[in-house]
Amino acid sequence: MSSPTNNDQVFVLKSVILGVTDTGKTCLLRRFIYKTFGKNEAQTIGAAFVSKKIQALGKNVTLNIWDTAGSERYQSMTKMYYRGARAAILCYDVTDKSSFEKIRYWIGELQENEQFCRIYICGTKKDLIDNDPKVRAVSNDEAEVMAQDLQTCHFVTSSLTGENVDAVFQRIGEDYVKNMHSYPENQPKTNDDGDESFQLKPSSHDKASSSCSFASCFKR
Ligand SMILES: Nc1nc2c(ncn2[C@@H]2O[C@H](COP(=O)(O)OP(=O)(O)OP(=O)(O)O)[C@@H](O)[C@H]2O)c(=O)[nH]1
Ligand SMILES: [Mg+2]
Repeated sequence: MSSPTNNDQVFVLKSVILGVTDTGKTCLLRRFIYKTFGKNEAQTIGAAFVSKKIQALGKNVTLNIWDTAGSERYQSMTKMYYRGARAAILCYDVTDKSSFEKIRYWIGELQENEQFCRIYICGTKKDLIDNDPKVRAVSNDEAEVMAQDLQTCHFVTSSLTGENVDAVFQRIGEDYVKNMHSYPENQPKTNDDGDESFQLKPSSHDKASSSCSFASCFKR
């Protein structure tokens, strides 16, 4: 997934975005990558792939992101997109309670199958509740409780305004860089003599405290 040999290394990070149809997954990615909003975004069929390079903690990170289709009919295919992922953004629509209930399903799937996949919870369409608080269907508290249970982060975003969108992806990149030594693909390789072909050194950022540290993520 990445070749950590020197400071110019590029981390290539597989990520996936999951959630029921219409939660705004494609719009979130469109905002992040193209800085535009898709008012009439077409339903995703199967999955779509996007990629973006970011800087995280002074490192180059390429986020390869699978945008999955939320429609039930594609659910059986979704496993192939989250397989091997190091980050999963679980989206729910802040105005739709059932979309929030559904993310429990994805949490179960990921916990069962993807030991190294860090989960991020993302409430979408923040602009709708900013305009009219009465349309909120998921309280911030219940989403925070879920995030705390998972020892992970909860974001509330608007792809319409762009609020908090970059923060989600920045956090994913930073968590990966901070914890690079935790991933199997970054473990020192050994040659036939058993010598290490390179030695990873923890970055100075490893000491930084975080409310959703990667180590705790593995405790799930
Ligand atoms: N107001 C508002 N509408 C949004 C936002 N994000 C998405 N939408 C709208 O929600 C609808 C669905 O957005 P998509 O991004 O296509 O949803 P999706 O989760 O990719 O849906 P599938 O591809 O079917 O899984 C579209 O009409 C968007 O315009 C947002 O932040 N604010
Ligand atoms: Mg879509």
